[in-house]
Amino acid sequence: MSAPSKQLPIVDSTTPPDGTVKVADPNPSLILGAHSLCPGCGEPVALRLLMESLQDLGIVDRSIGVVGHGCYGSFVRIMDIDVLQCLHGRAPSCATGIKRVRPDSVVFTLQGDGDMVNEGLQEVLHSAARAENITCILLNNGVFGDTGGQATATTVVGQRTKTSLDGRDPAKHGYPIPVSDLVASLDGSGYVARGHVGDPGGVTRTKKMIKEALQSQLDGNGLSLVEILTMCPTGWFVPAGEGPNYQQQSMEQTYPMGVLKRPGGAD
Ligand SMILES: Cc1ncc(C[n+]2csc(CCOP(=O)(O)OP(=O)(O)O)c2C)c(N)n1
Ligand code: SF4
Ligand SMILES: [Mg+2]
Repeated sequence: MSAPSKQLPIVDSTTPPDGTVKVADPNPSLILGAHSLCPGCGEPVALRLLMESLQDLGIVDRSIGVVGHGCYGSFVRIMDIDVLQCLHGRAPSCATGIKRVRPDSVVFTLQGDGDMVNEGLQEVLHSAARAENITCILLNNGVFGDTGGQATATTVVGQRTKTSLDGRDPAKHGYPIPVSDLVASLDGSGYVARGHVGDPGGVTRTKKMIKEALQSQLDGNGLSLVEILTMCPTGWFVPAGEGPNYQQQSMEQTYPMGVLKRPGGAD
C-alpha cells in the first residue's frame, strides 16, 4: 500500500523563486484576464459588477450565465462561472429551460439592446409574463455595437448612429422601446431597475440593483431585470473619455435611473 500523499498548497505561476510559497487567493476574481473591448466601453464595468455581486451573495457555485451576441459576447471566454451562449435574442428562453431543470441554480442572462430588444423582444416579454424565475441583465448602449454601430430599438430620439447619421427621427425611424417599463408592467416580473455605469455613483447604485435582482430570484419572485446604460464611445462617434458626458446628455434623459418595481413596491 502506498503512503498517503502529502497535501500540497495550491501554488500559482507568480510564486517567487526565493522559496516562499504563495497560496491561491481564497476569493479570486471571476474575471480571467483582460477584455478585448474598446477603451471607454461601459460593458466591462457592468461585467465586473455582475461578477462581484455573485461573490457578495455567495452564489458563484450555483450560478449559470446565458449570454447573447454582441460585444459582451467575448466575455464568455473570461467569466469564471458556468456559461453558455445561445442564438441571438433567445437567452431568456434558454435560461428558462436551465432554471426549470435545475431550480436550485441561479440563472441570469447577459444581453445587449440589439439582442434583447430587437432580435428577441418576445423572449423577454413572454418569460416575464410566465413569471420565469430568472434574472435578465440588459446592457443598453442604443446601438448594435458589435456590427458597427447601427440603430437599435432603444436608440434615443436625436441619437446619431451609422444608420441615423442625422439623428434618430421618429417620423422616419419610430420611437425607442422602453423595455424595462414594459417588463415592469407585467404581473410576472418581480424586480425591475435601471442603472448606469457612467460615474462612481451610478456604478455603486447599479451594483446594488444587480444584487437586489439576484436576491429577488433567490426569493422566487418571478423574472427580474436590470437595464444598465453602458457607454459605447465608438458607436456614438465620441472620444473614449466623452462617453459618460454623452450618455448623461442623451440616453439618461430618455431612460432615467431608478427602481421601477420591487416586491412590496418601488421607491
Ligand atoms: C440572426 C442574427 N442577427 C443579427 C446578427 C448580427 N449581429 C451579431 S452581434 C450584433 C449586435 C448586437 O448588438 P447588441 O446586443 O446591442 O450588443 P453590443 O454589440 O451593442 O454590445 C448583431 C446585429 C447575426 N449575426 N445574426
Ligand atoms: S463598439 Fe461599443 S459596445 Fe462594442 S466594444 Fe466598442 S465601445 Fe464597447
Ligand atoms: Mg448595443
